[in-house]
Amino acid sequence: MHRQAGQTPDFGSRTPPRAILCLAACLIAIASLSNVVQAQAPSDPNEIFDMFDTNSDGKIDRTEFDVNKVQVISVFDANRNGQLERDETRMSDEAFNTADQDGDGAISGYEFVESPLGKFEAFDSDGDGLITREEFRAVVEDLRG
Ligand SMILES: [Ca+2]
Ligand SMILES: [Ca+2]
Ligand SMILES: [Ca+2]
Repeated sequence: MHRQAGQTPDFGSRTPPRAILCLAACLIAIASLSNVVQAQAPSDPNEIFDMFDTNSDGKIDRTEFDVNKVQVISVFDANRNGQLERDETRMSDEAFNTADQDGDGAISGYEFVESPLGKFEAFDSDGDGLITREEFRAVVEDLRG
């Protein structure tokens, strides 16, 4: 097959590889983007609160808490090993050691769920079934010591 200058290029045999390259580039871009997000876990209690408050009504109900807590762990898990190390949590030594039940220097998913961090009641100070921004902030600040 001979192609002459000025003719419409024949993409038949060329487009698929380019499309795959583009797709690969897009996936890499998405991966790096999520790396950036991972590296920037929020330090402001309000930002963490917003991650839980899915419907943005200014309160976290039990469902929002349970659904989002796993997601929140992964945001703080900067090295993505499925556990939260001390430097990833910004927690005080006392709070961290309480959560790290087996004392291996990391809070596993199980330890997280079992600790006050993973318990709705620990955040809902007045027990009305909703966590307000103030209740949330108070607990987070307490954890940081
Ligand atoms: Ca980790
Ligand atoms: Ca542990
Ligand atoms: Ca409450």
